[in-house]
Amino acid sequence: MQSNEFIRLEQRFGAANYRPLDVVISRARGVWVWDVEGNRYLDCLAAYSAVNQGHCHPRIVQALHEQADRCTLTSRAFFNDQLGPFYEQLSKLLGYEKVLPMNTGAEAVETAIKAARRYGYRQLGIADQRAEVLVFDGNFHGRTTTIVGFSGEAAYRDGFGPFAPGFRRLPYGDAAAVEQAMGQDVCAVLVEPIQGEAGIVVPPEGFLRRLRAACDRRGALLIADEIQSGLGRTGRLLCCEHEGVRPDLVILGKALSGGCYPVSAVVGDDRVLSVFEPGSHGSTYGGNPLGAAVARAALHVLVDDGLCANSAELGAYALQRLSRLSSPKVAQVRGRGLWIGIEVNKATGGARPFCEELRRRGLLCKETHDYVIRFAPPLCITRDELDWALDRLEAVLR
Ligand code: IF1
Repeated sequence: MQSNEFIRLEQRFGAANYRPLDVVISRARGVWVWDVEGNRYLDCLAAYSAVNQGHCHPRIVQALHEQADRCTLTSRAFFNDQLGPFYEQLSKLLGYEKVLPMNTGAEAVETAIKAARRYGYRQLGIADQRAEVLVFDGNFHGRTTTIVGFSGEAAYRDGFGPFAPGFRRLPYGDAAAVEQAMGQDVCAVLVEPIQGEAGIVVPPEGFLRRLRAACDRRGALLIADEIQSGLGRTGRLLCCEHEGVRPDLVILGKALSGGCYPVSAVVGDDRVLSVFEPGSHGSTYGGNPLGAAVARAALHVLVDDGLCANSAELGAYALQRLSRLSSPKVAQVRGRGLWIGIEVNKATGGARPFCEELRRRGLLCKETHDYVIRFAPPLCITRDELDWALDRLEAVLR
């Protein structure tokens, strides 16, 4: 079958909850993907930062194959021989005492919200049913009804109510607003250290430090959603490290399993995660041995392949080159590490046509919120591959 036949199949039998670019990928390796006709593209989306390690990394695929032949799912009614080693590896890598494994990012966000509320009632003395979580305009934390309930995006929430109470949305980057809102019912602040879907929005320097201080004064939890910003994407293991901030809970997903199997996790110290006693939370697949084996390999690759340093070095180079673009089409270039948002001027008609022209030139980028081109290749990209991509980006944006 040809690409157009695969597209027609998806359109005929699939719900229309996405509007993909017209490319049908059949093979992927490293930063490259190939369509059904054999055309090669450099993937500058990296599955929204789920394949930081590169597509089909041999070491991760090997772990998947080997574990799949041994044992895939035991349920948490029993122990398994992959979960403990995964816990230890992740706990020591991030410097936290405990890990709670889930599958999707949204599930891990929900888990963190449950932990924060219980912590609020049991440790902060918040009156029952009164716990409040502070969130931010432009947030994206997943697609469950609880999460979209505190989104500001009509497209994400229209028609999905009624929504859960207990969330208050504030301007992103406005630490003073948080300091003022930090009342007796606030149990936590949930923040993306850099906002992804909003268009790679970098907050003012010191924003995270002021959130940390405001939470400390109240005893509330600082929860960092590092599902997209974490695991090397911004040039550090966690984006919060750029400000020297240690969140109380870190939410991970996507690259935690290198694009080979859904694995997410909430990482924190015992004083917080001990709110969960046996039977109080869980998931059929959460902590399964196949996912744990894949995540162990994905974390080894992240460290052994030096992906954080590569992201920092080549990201700085890419940001510098793109920032030198003095084109009337470009409104702003922003980002950190290999996570760059190119905001195009309103007069250009939007980012989508640029993404379609880039696809024709062999580059796969995805627009977000109409005017931002996301540039986020796998962190294993080489300097030559990056130059190949930047040449094409500059040609289209000039
Ligand atoms: C889609 C973008 C959207 C996330 C952060 C939690 C989650 C995500 C910071 C939930 C997921 C994905 C979801 C996917 C497209 C992509 C995305 F932000 F990356 F660009 F939608 F906004 N926190 N982001 O980025 O994780 O449950 O998906 O595993 O829903 O279209 P998930």
